[in-house]
Amino acid sequence: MLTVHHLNNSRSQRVLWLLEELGVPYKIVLYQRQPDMRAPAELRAIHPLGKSPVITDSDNTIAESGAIVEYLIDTYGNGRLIPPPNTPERLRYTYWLHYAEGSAMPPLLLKLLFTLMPKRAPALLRPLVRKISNQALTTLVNPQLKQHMAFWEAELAKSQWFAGGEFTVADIQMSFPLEAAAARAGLEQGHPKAMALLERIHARPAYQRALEKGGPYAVAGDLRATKPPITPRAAPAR
Ligand SMILES: N[C@@H](CCC(=O)N[C@@H](CS)C(=O)NCC(=O)O)C(=O)O
Repeated sequence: MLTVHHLNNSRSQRVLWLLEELGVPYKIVLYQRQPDMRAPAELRAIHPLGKSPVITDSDNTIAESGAIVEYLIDTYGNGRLIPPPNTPERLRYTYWLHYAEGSAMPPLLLKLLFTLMPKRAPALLRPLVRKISNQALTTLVNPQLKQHMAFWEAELAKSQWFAGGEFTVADIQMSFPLEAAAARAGLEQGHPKAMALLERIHARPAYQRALEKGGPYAVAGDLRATKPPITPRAAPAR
């Protein structure tokens, strides 16, 4: 049976969500983050990098969320959640699928690292580390994030979903940068269309089912203290 090696509170949530959207049966092997937020060493037995998500299906072991969602949509999608080939929507779809991890996540990760660095530095060095971190955030990271978030907002003014008028796997892939930006980069300030997209995806029954299976989810990691995790909603009254 298809197995998702799921690290709690991680990108792997997107894979569970896609499987729920497609109605593909799967089982979860759960890994818990260590106190330092790293994955436990057992995950390296599945894939040498020991990162989540990883899936195994028949003889295939597949890592990297973009590769996983492409495999799932090719193998089990039957044309669902992907625009038809040779259309402008398909080109946009491919762009966002790769952009999510290739371009959007690096500055969001830098934001997390430079925010955490002073907190984790030895007390004596903390003022210096804070100064360096703040400088990197102000001059390098925050301006880039501002540019990315403005880009999402402008694109979502053209169409309701990232690839066009229909919900696709590109929206699933982009959900993680959007959630991370909402948790740690101030997306809620001045990006109503991106925030509305997040609301729409959080309301999807398949997203809710995936949350129930994957457990509470707060992309911001150590920032959990300031942002409550997303937990499943009660089913809407019929
Ligand atoms: N670009 C990779 C990133 C994988 C990744 O960094 N996963 C994180 C979880 S969100 C992880 O496994 N972190 C634990 C660790 O690095 O030990 C993907 O999209 O699959």
